[in-house]
Amino acid sequence: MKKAISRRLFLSQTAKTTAVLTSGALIGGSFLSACSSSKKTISTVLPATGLDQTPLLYSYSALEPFIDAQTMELHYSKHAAAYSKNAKEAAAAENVKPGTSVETLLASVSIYSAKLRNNAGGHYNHELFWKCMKPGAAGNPSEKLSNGLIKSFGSFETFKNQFTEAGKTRFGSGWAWLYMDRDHQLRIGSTPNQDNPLMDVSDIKGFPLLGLDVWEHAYYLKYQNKRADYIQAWWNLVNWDYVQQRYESV
Ligand code: MN3
Repeated sequence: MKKAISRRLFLSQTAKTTAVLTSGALIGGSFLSACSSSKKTISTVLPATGLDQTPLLYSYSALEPFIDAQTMELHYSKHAAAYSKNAKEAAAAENVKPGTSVETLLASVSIYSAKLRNNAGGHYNHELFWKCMKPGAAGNPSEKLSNGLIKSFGSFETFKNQFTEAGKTRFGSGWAWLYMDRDHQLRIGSTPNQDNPLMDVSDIKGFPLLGLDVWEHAYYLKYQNKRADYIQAWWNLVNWDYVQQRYESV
């Protein structure tokens, strides 16, 4: 069983990672600014994502009963660990400059191999996914994000329904996203495989705020073919504070 690391340790590790990776990284508002001509003040600076897997901030069993411990253990220690390992391997083979953030890499992922696209994408998506969940989550976004969702989708319930539908209807393996597009509009969409909106090859482009893994490995042990039940349960885990932090960074 993996032990959760302390907040202090997490923060100090995050600070170190930031110090190493901030240079040249395209995170949050910087990412969107680089993609469009609009000028926007960055209110929150998010740490850049490195190629190493970071520790889970909760135990494998902490998301029960919505996501079972065995699924979490396999998902984190096998599937996600392999994306990180293979992404590092591909990055080295393709002469990616050490210290390049995953965000920067994905923004020009078209110039790299399918191995790097799939694994750097997979690594980024899972690093995001773990942080988008927490045990005993509050269930609702705070006022600022809530207002943004209502403005964009009409109501929080409509947002949830549309996001759920994006996850349910993604054929095969992939992800559902809430993201900020390059015109600073909140959007819902989905991507196949391990693609995401940061990628220059993606049909939907922008900065991901909330991501949901709808690969069968994310739910099959507990929910079998019932992806809709998994998605419905997953809403109980959404870490809205973290989504808000991402929202405020763009
Ligand atoms: Mn997965």
